[in-house]
Amino acid sequence: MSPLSPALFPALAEAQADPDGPGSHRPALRFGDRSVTYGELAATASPLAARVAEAGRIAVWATPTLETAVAVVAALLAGVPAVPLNPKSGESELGHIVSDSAPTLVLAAPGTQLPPALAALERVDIDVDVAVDINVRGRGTASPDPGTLETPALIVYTSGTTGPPKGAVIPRRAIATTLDALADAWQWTGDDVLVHGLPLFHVHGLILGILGPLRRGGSVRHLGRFETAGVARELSEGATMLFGVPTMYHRIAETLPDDPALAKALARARLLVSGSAALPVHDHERIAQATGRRVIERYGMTETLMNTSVRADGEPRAGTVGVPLPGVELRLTEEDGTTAVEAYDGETVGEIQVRGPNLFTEYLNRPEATAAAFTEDGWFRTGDMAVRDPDGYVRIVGRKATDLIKSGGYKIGAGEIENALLEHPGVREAAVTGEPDADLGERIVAWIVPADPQSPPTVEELAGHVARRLAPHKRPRVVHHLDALPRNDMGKIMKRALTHD
Ligand code: MCA
Ligand code: AMP
Repeated sequence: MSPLSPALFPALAEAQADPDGPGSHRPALRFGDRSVTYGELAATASPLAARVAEAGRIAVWATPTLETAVAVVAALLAGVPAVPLNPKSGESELGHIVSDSAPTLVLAAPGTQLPPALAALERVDIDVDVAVDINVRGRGTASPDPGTLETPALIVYTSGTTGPPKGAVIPRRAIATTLDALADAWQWTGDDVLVHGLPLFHVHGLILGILGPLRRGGSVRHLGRFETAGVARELSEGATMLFGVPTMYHRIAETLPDDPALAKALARARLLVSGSAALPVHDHERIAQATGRRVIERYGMTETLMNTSVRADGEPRAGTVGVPLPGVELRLTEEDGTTAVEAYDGETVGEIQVRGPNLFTEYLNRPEATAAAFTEDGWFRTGDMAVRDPDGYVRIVGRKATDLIKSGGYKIGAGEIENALLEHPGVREAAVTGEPDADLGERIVAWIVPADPQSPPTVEELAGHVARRLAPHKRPRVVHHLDALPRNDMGKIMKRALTHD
């Protein structure tokens, strides 16, 4: 039996225990013009934790708001697993996640309209302003038992090559470990003020971006939505760190030549961190040239949280994701998936496999998928291909599965989109690929054989169809019409033959 979990957020525990102490008045979360101190967060999240403590699992309608952050903190205080839902999820994706994770209630900001897929769930409003007002004058409620280190904390849905997304069960242990490893690598302390504009239903925005600052006793300012003007404003008003996906840094690089205030603000930052996909060297260089600052990259995955990073005290080498974080074992393997590559020559490519306390526990309800994801001796197969430089820096060079697309930092399975396209009456056959895109990294391309060649469905129609069913970021940006899909003798679609001239 794993030991009882120590507080995930020591500064919050302190504010709970001593609401009048100095720590209580430190800023914790800010979203636009709404913010809470640690004392206010304790006063808001504790009663909510008591309210949800008996729930089996809870869904959180994860809008980029203060309410979402408070709801997730409350779930963690209560030791109740939370399933963050993308508020832009379409009906079929949402239906799948709700039936697979079977939450007993859904937490949402007051006044938010929830879709029919959530109608059967009990709804609990996250009334931040009222709770702050009432409880700060009174006393916080004692927290329920948060469980052990192995208690599931979050279930985060992530796409695979085929089928609907799988729920990665992330225990408290992994969250604590990964955030502490990053603190070591980045010299991240309670004095840091983070700015970000990432969504709150994935690991990057939620665990690193919200839970990270709270674990350190520092603060986060969320932009609501990413905009370079917001980044410039916050970094010139005391924020010290920026987290973003490469698309965000690309937009920063594009804006810099005409925006000296942005350049000045970035130059002041202590740390600029990119992750979720590779940041092209061209964007690295443009930012370095305009600001004198180098963006550092870290490499992670929903199932593993963070594996490697360029360290704050290390050499910020563009095009690499740095070295394994403390506690993470990383190896490269040959094609058989078990023989370790010994070379540190910057040339020999192998699949990245990892082992360590940062890993998830399982895919919810998917024992076979869980078993397939690990080797017999417990290494997790990431599917990412890499080389190692002589000094141990890892350089990601590609991905094993061509059917996984990374667009805007979101992982998207081609199979999921193909299935959705096939449900459209105007589509007879469909194949989906990713192609390079300067802004998104990759953009989704649909190759379809229309049911009626005389009136094929338009790109807008198919994009809307996929966005309504799955999510807007999964919509195809380009559609090609073909008479037939190229297939091999076995009838399998030959995606490599799908090129447009
Ligand atoms: C457009 N929209 C539509 C349609 N077309 N909605 C419905 N139907 C349509 N046909 C809407 C979108 O919903 C959105 O609305 C707006 O139009 C623009 O969408 P889009 O062009 O797709 O994106 P963008 O706004 O340009 O977004 C770029 C972005 C975004 C901000 C970089 O891609 C993003 O936030 N990426 C972050 C991904 C991430 O966090 N990944 C972490 C997972 P509206 O204007 O209302 O928004 S990876 C991870 O966690 C691992 C552990 C790791 O390593 O980090
Ligand atoms: P997800 O499954 O959405 O959590 O995305 C995880 C995947 O994002 C990894 O398996 C990598 O392919 C990719 N990834 C994350 N960080 C980086 C990075 N810094 N450089 C290249 N790829 C990355």
